[in-house]
Amino acid sequence: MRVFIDCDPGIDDALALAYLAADSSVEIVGVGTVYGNAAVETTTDNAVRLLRLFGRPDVPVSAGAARPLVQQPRLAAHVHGANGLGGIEVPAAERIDVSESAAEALVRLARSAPGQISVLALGPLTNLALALALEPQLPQLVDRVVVMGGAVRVPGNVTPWAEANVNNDPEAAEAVLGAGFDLTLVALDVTMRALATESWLEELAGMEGERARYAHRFLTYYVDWYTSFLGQRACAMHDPLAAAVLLDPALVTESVTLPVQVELTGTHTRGMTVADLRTRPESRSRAPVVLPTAVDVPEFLARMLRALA
Ligand SMILES: [Ca+2]
Repeated sequence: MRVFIDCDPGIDDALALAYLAADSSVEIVGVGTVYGNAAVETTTDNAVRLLRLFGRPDVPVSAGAARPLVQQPRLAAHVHGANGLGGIEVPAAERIDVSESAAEALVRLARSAPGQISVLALGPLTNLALALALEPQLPQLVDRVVVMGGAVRVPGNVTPWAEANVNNDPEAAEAVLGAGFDLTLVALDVTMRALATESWLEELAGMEGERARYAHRFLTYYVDWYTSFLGQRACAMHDPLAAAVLLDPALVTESVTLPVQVELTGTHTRGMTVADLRTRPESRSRAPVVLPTAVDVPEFLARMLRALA
C-alpha cells in the first residue's frame, strides 16, 4: 500500500506514524504537515524527527499550511505540550530538501500514480482543500482517503459540538467532505471508545526498545491531560486508530454510509459535522462517506503494541 500522510504531530500523530512505519508492506510516499497541535514549523520538524525515530528517514516531508483558509489558527499546546510532543525531546534528524508544499506534493504524487495512493489525514484539512483547489480531479486520482475528524452522532471535544481537526478549519473540512472522495471518516464516534487504558500503558512500559520507550513517554504526558477529561487514567487513540483502519478496514465492525456536511455559520455550532440521516439515497444532498460506528478495539490495541515492539 502506498500512503501519503498529512499530519500535525502531535502525540497521537506520532503513534500513527509509528504504526504505519512498522508495517513493511506500507510505502510512505510522502508526509505533509499542517498547523494544529502546534505551529507548522514545529509539526514539520517533529515529522522529520519521528520518521527517523521510527526507521523511515528517507520519506520526504513537505511543509503545508500555517493557518486555516478563513479563520485564525488555534493551536493545542495545552494537550500536546509546547513542542507538540509533550515536551519530550526526540533526536534531531536531517530533513530532505523539499521545495513543494504539502498540497503540491500530494497533487504531484496522485497525478503520477492515478488510483494508487491512499491518503491519511490526521490534522486540520487545510492541505487537502488546497490540493483540491490545485487539482479538482483529485478524488478520482487517489485511492482511499481516511480522515481522523468530526463528531457525527456524539459530542464534540473542543466545543460541545465540534471536533478539533474539523473545528480548526471548517471551510477546508467542508470542501473535502463534499469533494466525492472514497472517504472514511474516523470520528470521535469511534476514537473516543479506542482508549489506551492503564493496563495497556503498563504493558507498553514493560517493553524494550527505543520506539516503545518514546511512545510511553509521549503517552504519559497525553494521559495526564486526558485523565481530567475522561475521569480515568486513559487516553483516546485518535490518529493511530485512523491509521489502523486505513491499513485494515476489517477492524471496523460496524459502519454507516451517509452524507456529512460541516456547519459553517451556526451561532453555537460552527465546525459541527452534520449528517444526513435519511435512508433514501435519492433524497441525499451529496455523495456519502463511510462513518465507522464500532471497531475491534482490543485487536487494534494489540496491533499498536506490536508496531511499537
Ligand atoms: Ca493529529
